[in-house]
Amino acid sequence: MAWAHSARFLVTASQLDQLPAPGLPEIAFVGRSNAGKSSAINALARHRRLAFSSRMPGRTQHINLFELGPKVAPDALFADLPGYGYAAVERGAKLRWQRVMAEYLRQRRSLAGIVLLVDARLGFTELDDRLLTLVTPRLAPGTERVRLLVLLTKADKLNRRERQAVLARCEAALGAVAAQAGEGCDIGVCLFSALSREGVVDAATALHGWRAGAGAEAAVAAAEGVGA
Ligand SMILES: Nc1nc2c(ncn2[C@@H]2O[C@H](COP(=O)(O)OP(=O)(O)O)[C@@H](O)[C@H]2O)c(=O)[nH]1
Ligand SMILES: [Mg+2]
Repeated sequence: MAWAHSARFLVTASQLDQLPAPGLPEIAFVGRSNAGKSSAINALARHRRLAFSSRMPGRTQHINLFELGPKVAPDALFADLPGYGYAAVERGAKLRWQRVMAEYLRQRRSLAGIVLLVDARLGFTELDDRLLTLVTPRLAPGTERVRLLVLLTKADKLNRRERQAVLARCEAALGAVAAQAGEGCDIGVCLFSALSREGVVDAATALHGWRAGAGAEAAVAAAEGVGA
């Protein structure tokens, strides 16, 4: 997916007022630390170390922004948010980060979509449930609607039965989220592996549809009968 491959580092922020003024649609990557977030971003962007895949989870206490699209006319940003739930992070720092992240997810005006990374062997944990509760109001249909894509990571480690089971459980949980958010919300889930690259093209295609101008393009294509 050439579009995702265009990702390049833009800026890093340790607090919200260091972020650029809201403009381009932002796609936030969130998840428990060690869920495979950095690996997923690197797989999507086809960079080996675009998002530093750390052996010391929880170390990245920053929001890292990456720019996508043509250099002269970028059309989206990836926002790599710090992973949550890493036990060894000092409590004060953890609480500060929870607040920064919650504020970002609740209020960032340019937030267009959220990619939630969940280890397929664990499914949604309590912290993921809390995150879903936090963002559900923003998933409500309307002009400011935020999309949600859940990637069940490390799918290469699951057998067929386990794959079906985790998918079914997550679909049921997301069904409840969708019922809360309201009809017309855009919530998806798929199995994903940075290792086997399963789901990489599907995920990149979904995110491509979230960038600036994607809606207008789809409308033109539909009007021309090129397919919806
Ligand atoms: N088998 C397998 N391991 C993965 C995959 N993605 C990540 N990992 C491993 O899971 C650990 C955490 O990955 P990382 O991307 O750093 O997670 P993050 O903390 O969420 O950014 C690392 O040891 C990765 O090598 C995957 O798709 N398959
Ligand atoms: Mg990471």
